[in-house]
Amino acid sequence: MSSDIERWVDESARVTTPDRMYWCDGSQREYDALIASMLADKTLIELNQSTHPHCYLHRSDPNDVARTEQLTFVCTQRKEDAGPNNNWISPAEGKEKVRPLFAGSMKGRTMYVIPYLMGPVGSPYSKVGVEITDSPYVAANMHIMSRVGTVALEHYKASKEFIPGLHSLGDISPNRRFIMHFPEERLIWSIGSGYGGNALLGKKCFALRIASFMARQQGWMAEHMLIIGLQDPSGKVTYMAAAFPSASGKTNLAMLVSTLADQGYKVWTIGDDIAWMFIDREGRLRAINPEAGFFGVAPGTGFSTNPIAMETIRKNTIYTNVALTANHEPWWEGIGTEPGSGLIDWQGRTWGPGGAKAAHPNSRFTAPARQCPTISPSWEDPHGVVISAIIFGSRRSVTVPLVYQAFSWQHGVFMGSSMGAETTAAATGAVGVVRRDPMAMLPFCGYNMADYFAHWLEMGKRMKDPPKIFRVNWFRKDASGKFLWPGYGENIRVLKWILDRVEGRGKAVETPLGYMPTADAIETDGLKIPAGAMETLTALDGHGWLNGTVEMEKFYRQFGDRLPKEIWEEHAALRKRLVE
Ligand code: OXD
Ligand code: MN
Repeated sequence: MSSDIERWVDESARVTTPDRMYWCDGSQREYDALIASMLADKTLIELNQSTHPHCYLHRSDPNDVARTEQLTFVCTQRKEDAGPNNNWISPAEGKEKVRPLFAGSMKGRTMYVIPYLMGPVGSPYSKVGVEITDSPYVAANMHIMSRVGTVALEHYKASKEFIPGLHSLGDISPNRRFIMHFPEERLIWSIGSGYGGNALLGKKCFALRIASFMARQQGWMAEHMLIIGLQDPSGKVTYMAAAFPSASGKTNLAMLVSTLADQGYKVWTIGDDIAWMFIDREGRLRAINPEAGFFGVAPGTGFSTNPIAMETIRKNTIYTNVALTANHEPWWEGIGTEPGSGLIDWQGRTWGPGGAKAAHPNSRFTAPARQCPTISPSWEDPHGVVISAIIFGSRRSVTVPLVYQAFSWQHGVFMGSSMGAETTAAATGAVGVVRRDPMAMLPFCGYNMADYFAHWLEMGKRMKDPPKIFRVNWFRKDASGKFLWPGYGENIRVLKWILDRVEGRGKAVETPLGYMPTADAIETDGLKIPAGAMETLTALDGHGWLNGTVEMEKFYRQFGDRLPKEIWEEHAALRKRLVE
């Protein structure tokens, strides 16, 4: 055992004063014991073991159901380095503020020490974290979401580097909740929340906020992206990474069931939330999924919308804040079955039709990735997969067309940087409000986003043949508020056009926004959409876009002189193309 890890663990124990300390080895026996202890103290409920073997339900505190962006801080020495996109406080002040909350916070509890590996075993791209937590729920979830125990310590022996993350439930009060990042010393402190994005420190805190900071220093990328392989009729697989804001269908896209399967198009899953991407010796961009599981949004996941996810989460899954049927099965809005009588809502109350939602809108499942029927044979390839296309998407009811392609890497970076998105239930706050969410990284970029855009531009220059960049929008609505595009499995039609473009054969027209598919370029045979929908989906709303550029300008101005001039150049060029 490393003295560095031990020293930090001892120091943390001196502050938090747990009754017991337990080092996780990652074994099945350990996982089973964690589950047994939570069943015993009733923080887990056993689900129907004949229909859902080894599946359990956890109900969180109703005040602790989503990420709390207002309580999340990036503590750099200089405020400008955290940027206007982060809440900032100096490292010294941050520690002074939060240290007293950790004092004695684990009294009466067990401290779990969780060494974990982010990324495939044996990969030069994988990294080690150690999370200390007093939550057995967090420890069990970490077992699913990362590679815990001996594998991590083995990797550490070679890399000599680990990211420490101290987590305590504290008193679960939002008044004493802080998610603190110290990227310059690569340290995470989180207190007052047991919610996944705040408490499973390998995920958003390490794999995105701290990793994005490291990635800029070291010349790689840590992105809020799913990774898929698109197989064509010849059997060739082309890999794509796609950024969407939280709760906007990333898991569905990652597990897409192709409606063009009879033509030979199929999607393989590599990851559904995070991509770490590196330039290889040949100048290509390679991606790994640092995670080992899916922490997906349950509502809207159903037998017709995502049968692959439904199969993935049938066993060995921890459900959080879903409803419970009389038959002890998990249930949520959009699952595609009737709840039957005797449904219990996410807070443990009897539910009646017409009442509030039975499952919390941000209720979740945590399931091992290896159980996914479409998991790619390459998902644990230590070398990662070569990325040929990068896709940016978000919820936009109006203005943004179904798909278009950037003219160049620089234009694509501008496209990603200016992306507007309607907010969702994955974070506390108003839902459905449009905000700028560059590359879907606004809540996750661990440094000044102006520097992040510069880093993207720089990465493009270092690649021999950078991936082609695309923008998609599955969420366009008609005047009556109905979605125009069927989405889900039909999104394969858009992916096929993207693949055609990557291979230099897809038909496109040049528009002020970028290359758009010609009227016949997206296959519509067998597609059930209202008359005129395709025209609206591919139309250019010049007026809406010009207004959009005003919003973009307001967003960019916050970054002052730090914003790369290339972004302003692209912004001006877009305005010019729109008014010409
Ligand atoms: C997530 C999120 O949980 O983005 O993946 O909130
Ligand atoms: Mn996410």
